[in-house]
Amino acid sequence: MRVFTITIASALLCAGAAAAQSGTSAATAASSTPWRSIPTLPSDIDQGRKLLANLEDPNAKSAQKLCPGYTAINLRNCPGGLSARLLLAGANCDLYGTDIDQLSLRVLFGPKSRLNIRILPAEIPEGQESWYDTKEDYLRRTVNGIHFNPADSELDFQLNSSPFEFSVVRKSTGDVLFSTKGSKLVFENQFLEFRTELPEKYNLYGLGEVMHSIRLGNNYNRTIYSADVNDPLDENLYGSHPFYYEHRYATLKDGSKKGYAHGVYLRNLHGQDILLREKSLTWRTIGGMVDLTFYSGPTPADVIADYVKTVGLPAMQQYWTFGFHQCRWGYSNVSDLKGVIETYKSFNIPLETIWTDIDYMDQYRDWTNDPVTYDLEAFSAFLDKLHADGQHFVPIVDAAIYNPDGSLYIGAVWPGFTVFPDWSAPGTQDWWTDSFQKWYNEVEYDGIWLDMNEVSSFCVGSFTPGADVRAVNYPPYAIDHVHDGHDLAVHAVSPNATHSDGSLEYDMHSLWGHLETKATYESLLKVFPGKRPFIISRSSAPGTGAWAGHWGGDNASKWLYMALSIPQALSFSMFGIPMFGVDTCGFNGNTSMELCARWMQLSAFFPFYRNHNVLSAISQEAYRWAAVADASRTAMAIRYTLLPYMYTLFHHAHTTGATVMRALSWEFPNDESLVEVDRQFMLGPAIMVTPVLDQGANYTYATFPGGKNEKWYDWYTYEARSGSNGSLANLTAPLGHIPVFVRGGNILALQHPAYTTAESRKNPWDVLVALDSEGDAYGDLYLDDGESLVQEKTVFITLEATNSLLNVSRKGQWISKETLSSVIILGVSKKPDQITFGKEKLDKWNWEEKSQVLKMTGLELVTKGGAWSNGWELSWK
Ligand code: MIG
Repeated sequence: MRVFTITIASALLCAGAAAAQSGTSAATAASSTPWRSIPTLPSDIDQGRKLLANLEDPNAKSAQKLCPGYTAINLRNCPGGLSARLLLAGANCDLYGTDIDQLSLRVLFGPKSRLNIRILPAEIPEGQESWYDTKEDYLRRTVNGIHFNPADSELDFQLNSSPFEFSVVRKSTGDVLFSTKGSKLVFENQFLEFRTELPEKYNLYGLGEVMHSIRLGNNYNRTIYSADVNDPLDENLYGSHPFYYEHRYATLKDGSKKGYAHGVYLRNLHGQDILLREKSLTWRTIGGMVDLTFYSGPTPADVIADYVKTVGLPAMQQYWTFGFHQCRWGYSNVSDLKGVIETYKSFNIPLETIWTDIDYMDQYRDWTNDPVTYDLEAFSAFLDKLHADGQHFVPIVDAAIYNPDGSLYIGAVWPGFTVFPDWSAPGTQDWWTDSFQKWYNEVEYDGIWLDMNEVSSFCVGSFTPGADVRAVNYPPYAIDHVHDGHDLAVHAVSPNATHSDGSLEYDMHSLWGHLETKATYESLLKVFPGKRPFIISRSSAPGTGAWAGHWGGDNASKWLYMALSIPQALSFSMFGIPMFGVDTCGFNGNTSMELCARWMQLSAFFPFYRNHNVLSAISQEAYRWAAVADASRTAMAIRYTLLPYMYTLFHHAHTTGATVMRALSWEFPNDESLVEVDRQFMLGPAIMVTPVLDQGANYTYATFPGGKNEKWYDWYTYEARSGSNGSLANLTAPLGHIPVFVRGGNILALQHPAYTTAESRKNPWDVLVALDSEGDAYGDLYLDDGESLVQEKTVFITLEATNSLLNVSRKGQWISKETLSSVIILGVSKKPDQITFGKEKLDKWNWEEKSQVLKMTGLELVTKGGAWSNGWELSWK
């Protein structure tokens, strides 16, 4: 079947690849080395023109100086907001494109936390829709058209007609959140610019994907344009997320601080530069329209949940996906895989899933198996055993599709001549699904790993300009794109490739991986009817989280990259992609025992927990060093104990947009000392992780948010400490130990860990009650069958402790049979006289004065029908 649906304005592309290709397949087939040889393309194939990025050009022309700006006329109130016409306020500057003379402005309010501002050409000539607006199917709109009364909004929109300027104000405080005052709107067919004032020393977060600490600087450039590149610092990477939130702190009358956060989302995925300056932010894109949504918060958690709701709530994951995953580039045959699985088992290190990289493919072609090394019969037998043991398998799928005759050839990736599916073409989805279905008949995979979908191509296409009047391969404004010479065509499909709906790659580039993920989600729904698809994608865009998770791409086996994995994960929490993890122990370069031991422990607290590395590096499975094996077992035991908690956090993420991994400043939004903290994090509301991130260190410094009334309990010893009021505490943490704390006020339903998640789910429960200084605590637990997209029965359990009484209540029909083993209550200051479970008096308990820990055991006897089959009460008075 022919599916090569991207057509191209020119016939000749990547001429140099042909020579490379002919050598490639021969080298592959003849390979007898333990590692499969990789096709190498001539090094000059991926070189484009050397352009000077506008940001690095001292003589670059300033749109603010040269362009006329706009004047607003015909200002009207209309249902849910207002509208106006904007007229170019002087002679065209045509600086980085052609000025649009007349624009239409539409402001829409609703719900009360949101405000949407859209500015687009008053008239869009036919065929140019995709230049300006992104289809709703591709990127959701943030306003639903339900007419809302602007008077009820928490936000106010203010407009100055001449010159046209606008501001967004928080009504309750009068705080100006966004204001273009003193700057001009520039709207050209290949260039947009607008600027907002910002307060001094603003705290701004987001604008990914980027390798950077959590708080972006006040003199910093961010470029957004999806790119296949190995995690360089401060550059554009795989995904595009033009969303930020800003966190301000007001001083109240009593001298205390109150935090206010608001969010800003630009629904425009054209290549863009964002200039963060001392007191302003300038947004520049090379196309599209202004489609800005403001979120009033007022806490970061509110902002993020609101944003995530508008782009798409994260997919609920299957229970098993939270187990530990092992991968590497270079598992060269089925016996390699068997060996890894057996060795994990013999070291008693839990292994849930084995992954295969491109090694399994026949000449690097999707949906094929190498006939020798991954022979289908042997592989099927292998998968049968794996599944019988309760384990799983996830293979890689590349974006580029091998094109045997080369006639539609527009790029080169691993298989040589390749084409790229066009998600706008009518037949693409069916062909994609069909390919996955057919392949599943041979290879029973459990999830899919999507790579190279930025979309990457190992060559620069030559081109002849098509009908489009725009200069799309070399737009007049050169963004500070990471690739060589800032050429948009380097290592990617050429911007002038035409899609079947007439749109150009130029306008769609950063959506490719997002749409591939969506298509794959649809396909997996057919392959596994009724089950939640499990997909990990490298490229992402706003809303990708509704279908998939993401891994941090090609990091390096360096301490810095381990530390940066925390802000990386936190930014994907912001972007609504909570199923996030990085290549644990590092991808590029050789890891070390110490780094790998620390990293295996750190990643154990990330939602997606996978060890993976590059072909050329040493093996780094958790059993390769005794200390790494020990560290992994320790951390995995905690992770598996917490699986029901992780799963419940995902349920909340999926239903409300709440985050899973959290920055401390999200949980303590009034504490200004936390604005930069990203070497510690929280998992949900209850768990704080304070890892060692430095080589050779056997201690770490940690802040304990909250004042003296806050309580933090050591996970291992139950020892309590109070908040440190911004000062750092020194924690001893020799290799093999990762400090973890439970925040007072939380209740955790814990399950005894086992080798696989399926076995863990059959184990008895413990309840850990961490009382706050008032003696109160709260927790919840969500359970279901762990895999169905639509559940027939679920249960939601609420655990509340107050006045020495723990009350457990349930809602829903799902029954789990496992019994309760123990209840441990932290922060019990005096010895109880009597303990009762319902009406029964308990005698198996112990209270320790020094630690203030009360522990009750033997609860199996009173929970024979299952820990959560009925509500219950436990009192210690
Ligand atoms: O050009 O499939 O990020 O995880 O091991 C490299 C081989 C292609 C990039 C992925 C990496 C994967 C590798 N891939």
